[in-house]
Amino acid sequence: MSTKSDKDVQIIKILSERVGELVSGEEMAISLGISRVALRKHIYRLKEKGIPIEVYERKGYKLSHIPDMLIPPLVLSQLNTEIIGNKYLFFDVVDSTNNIARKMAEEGEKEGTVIAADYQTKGRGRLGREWFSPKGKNLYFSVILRPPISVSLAFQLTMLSSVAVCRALRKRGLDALIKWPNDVYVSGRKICGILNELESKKEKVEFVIIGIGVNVNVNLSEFPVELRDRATSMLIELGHPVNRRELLIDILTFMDQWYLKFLKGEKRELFFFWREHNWTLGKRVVVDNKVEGFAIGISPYGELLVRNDKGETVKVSSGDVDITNR
Ligand code: BT5
Repeated sequence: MSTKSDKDVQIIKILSERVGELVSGEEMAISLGISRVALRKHIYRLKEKGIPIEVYERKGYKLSHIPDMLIPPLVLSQLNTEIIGNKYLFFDVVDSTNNIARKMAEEGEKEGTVIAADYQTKGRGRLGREWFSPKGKNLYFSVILRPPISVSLAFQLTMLSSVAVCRALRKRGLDALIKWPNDVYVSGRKICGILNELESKKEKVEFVIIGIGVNVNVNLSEFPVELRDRATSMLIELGHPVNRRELLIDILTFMDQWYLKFLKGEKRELFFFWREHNWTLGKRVVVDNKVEGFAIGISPYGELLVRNDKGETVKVSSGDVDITNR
């Protein structure tokens, strides 16, 4: 498990602040408080992981560029957050990052720990549905949170996560919108899904696992046929590949900012942003083929408020929304 204070992380931080420049080995060793021999060992370990560090004998080291890899030193060295990402684990392959996060949380892992993977063999959505998780293309990660709140407010964590993803996608020029309850959409298609799983004791949250999947560099032809008219990716929408590492760092940073506000009870801005960038509100919707009407708002507990044809406002706490033209 890696943390921001690991030497490998510190080394990459120093080198990445001066990308393309030769940095003296002696200077680095002194600022890290380790011997030059120890520094050299760290450098060779980082090189083995595929980080492009050039070694200049008796002079120093140079990072030629920061590669788009999700390994801990490259993510943590660029992450300036207070809670989210204090610890970070990256796996080449997992069944589901939510499963690993849950197991760790059950064993007492602190909040803020992030588990990411390059590939999921059993990525999942709500109600046991599958999450298409091809290798090396997208983002799949889970965040452990332990907010001191009651279960009824836990949906706000899904809200703040979708707002964070939405912001990161918008920063890259996409017209991303939030679809109640747990999706981010671009061009009317799903680009991100969020899975909020919680454990509670007497109505109080013990921990929440926020699992986020973002379609980043996957092509339309790579999607399973049944998803091709419903899903999209950043590559498809922008016409060029997107740096996954920078995107992950941005999402974690935005999540951290929103979460800190959330803990202080500052939620006005969260609700404002959520409403401003919403795909569901103002539309005529059908939820789970049961409730039909206009989506007019959201309650503090995250319920969708639907005004039906009798003029009544119905609160819907979960379900799948379809937009209808009727
Ligand atoms: C979700 O569920 O949208 C939550 C997805 C969460 C995935 C992340 S990845 C990291 C973490 N680890 C996990 O195992 N999961 C989380 P839901 O609202 O139930 O939507 C699932 C439905 O979305 C599926 O039934 C498909 O129709 C569709 N779908 C599956 N994969 C997709 C993809 N990659 N892109 C867009 N739509 C997809």
